Amino acid sequence: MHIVGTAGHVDHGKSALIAALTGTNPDRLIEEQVRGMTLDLGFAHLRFDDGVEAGIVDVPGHERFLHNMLAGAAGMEIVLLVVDANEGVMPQTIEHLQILQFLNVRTVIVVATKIDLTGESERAAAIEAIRERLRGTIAAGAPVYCVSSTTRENLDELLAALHDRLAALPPRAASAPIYLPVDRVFTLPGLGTVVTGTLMQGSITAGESLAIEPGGVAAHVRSIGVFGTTVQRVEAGSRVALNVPGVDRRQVRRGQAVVGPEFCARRSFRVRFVPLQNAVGMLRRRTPVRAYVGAAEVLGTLVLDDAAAPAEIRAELHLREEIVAFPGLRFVLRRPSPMTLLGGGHVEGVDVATPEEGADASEKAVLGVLRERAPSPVELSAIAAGANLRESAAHGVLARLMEQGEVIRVTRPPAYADAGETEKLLAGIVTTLEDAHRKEPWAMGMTSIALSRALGVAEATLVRIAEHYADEGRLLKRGGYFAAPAHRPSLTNEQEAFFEYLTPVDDTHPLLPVPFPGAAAAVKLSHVGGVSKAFDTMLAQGALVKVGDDLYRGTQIAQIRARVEAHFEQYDRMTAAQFRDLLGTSRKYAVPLLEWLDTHGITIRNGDYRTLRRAPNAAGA
Ligand SMILES: Nc1nc2c(ncn2[C@@H]2O[C@H](COP(=O)(O)OP(=O)(O)OP(=O)(O)O)[C@@H](O)[C@H]2O)c(=O)[nH]1
Ligand SMILES: [Mg+2]
Repeated sequence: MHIVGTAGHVDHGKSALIAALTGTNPDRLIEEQVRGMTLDLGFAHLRFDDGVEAGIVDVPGHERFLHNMLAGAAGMEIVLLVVDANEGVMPQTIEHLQILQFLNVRTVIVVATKIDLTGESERAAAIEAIRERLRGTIAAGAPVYCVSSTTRENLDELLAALHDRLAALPPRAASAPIYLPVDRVFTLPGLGTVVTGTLMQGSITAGESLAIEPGGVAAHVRSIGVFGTTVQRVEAGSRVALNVPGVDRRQVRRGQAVVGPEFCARRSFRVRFVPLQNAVGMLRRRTPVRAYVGAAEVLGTLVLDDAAAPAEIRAELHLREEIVAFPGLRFVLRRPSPMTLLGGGHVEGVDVATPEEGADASEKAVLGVLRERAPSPVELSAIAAGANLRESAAHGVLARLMEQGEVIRVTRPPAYADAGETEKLLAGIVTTLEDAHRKEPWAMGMTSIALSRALGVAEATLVRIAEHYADEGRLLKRGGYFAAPAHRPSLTNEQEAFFEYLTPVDDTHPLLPVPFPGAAAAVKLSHVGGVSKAFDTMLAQGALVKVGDDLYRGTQIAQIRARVEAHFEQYDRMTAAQFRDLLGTSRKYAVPLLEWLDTHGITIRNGDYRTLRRAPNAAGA
């Protein structure tokens, strides 16, 4: 379905036209009936015999109610611009067109009304005058239908034209995330809360659990009404009434939106803004504004990137309250007071996928989001929101992009990144590491903190991407250090001599360790170049092993293991006393060693006994 909207000056016959076309008087409020004037949005349903149909949104023409017109204008695709043939184009005729140019209108049909009050001879001149005044607007060159809602003159021709325009419109983005700006909320006896609006994109199924944002109100959809009929499912472009009995009526108001999980409310956005010609002089670098987004009206500030404004300005829009917005969403800005129209634009970010553009556009949109955030990995929900795709659709696009090698997936938690950008980061990491290995061949490599400083990339991002490439074997990660794949640490002769001296092996007690604190202090005091990092390397590589407060050589640990294994070739179990005798050492050394054997998966403690863990390749030193 699609939305047809009215526009035009007060009293020019918009509501009368809708009543004549559909049989429904859109002025539903008693006060409207009494005053003979539209105050708020009105709705009607147009249905042709062949199934072509439209939701109709009728707006007030009086400038005092322009905020209500704005709340309904975002959904319009076809606009009936209503001009009293006798009065001609008036200020709100133009103002409505200026507003609509920033929104989603695809077609304008000009309807010259009250033609029954116009003499035959004056009609041509009236039409000509209207055409003339519409030059330079989005209604320029639009067809003009002269009708009378009173006598029904030419209404059939207008209906036929409307039918053909409706049938020719491409469908709205039903596969996009759900976005339904709420324009009415009320309660019905026996049903509870009902919210209505134009479903701008996405589709809703009865039973679905959605959210009303801002506010994070959970909204379980019990039933869906489309112009008085209950339906199971509704697609983008429809006027929709959702029965959400669990929602307290007081929690919802015009301006909020019913959304799927992809969207949340925010207060600041990057935007592209197009000022109206006569508003350029009112713009400052920071301009207070009244923003109209969806059905919302919120005060805020427009901050221009560049005050020397070209036709389309990059800017930031900061609002006092949160609203739901996503890339491609259109908005209109007025001054807070007087409420002069300033211009309009769209929320920026990335190219937004539309169904007509198909798969390529979705891929572009997803890559756009990833590149904007590169090299940081982005989670699926954020990608979907940024690309204006449903999560399932974004997931499919990402799978294709991964297959093409354009995207990588990192884990813990799962997220995606642009492969081109992460390859660049990887190249930077490898160059930095190789440089470090040349300067300090005895070091294990670099920590993630050191790498993140060297490359100017947030540590969390660096770790996730480096770990991804470590899993692929394109980097080494050992003992908290990253290294180039070919790196094998090597000591200088001086360092080797230092460690020989640091951990002497006594021939009479070959399994005796040295105290760790003393060794560490000696390393600290030593003048041997690079010895501190070399010590870390020795420990990380198992050339030295810290057991409790003792420091062993790796070769000593290997001998101890060999003796333990030999013991288990004869016996099923081993006591602490047996172990002590096995090594010929005292209890002081035996206890920490036994614990070390347990924690390193070599032995299993069972009360006073230990048994050998028979798993193959049990982790060693
Ligand atoms: N004779 C004649 N009167 C009309 C015609 N269309 C509307 N009117 C009258 O013009 C007056 C205004 O019509 P509305 O339809 O309320 O005008 P509107 O554009 O909806 O006005 P607002 O919503 O307040 O902006 C009413 O008294 C209508 O009866 C028409 O084609 N012929
Ligand atoms: Mg009206």
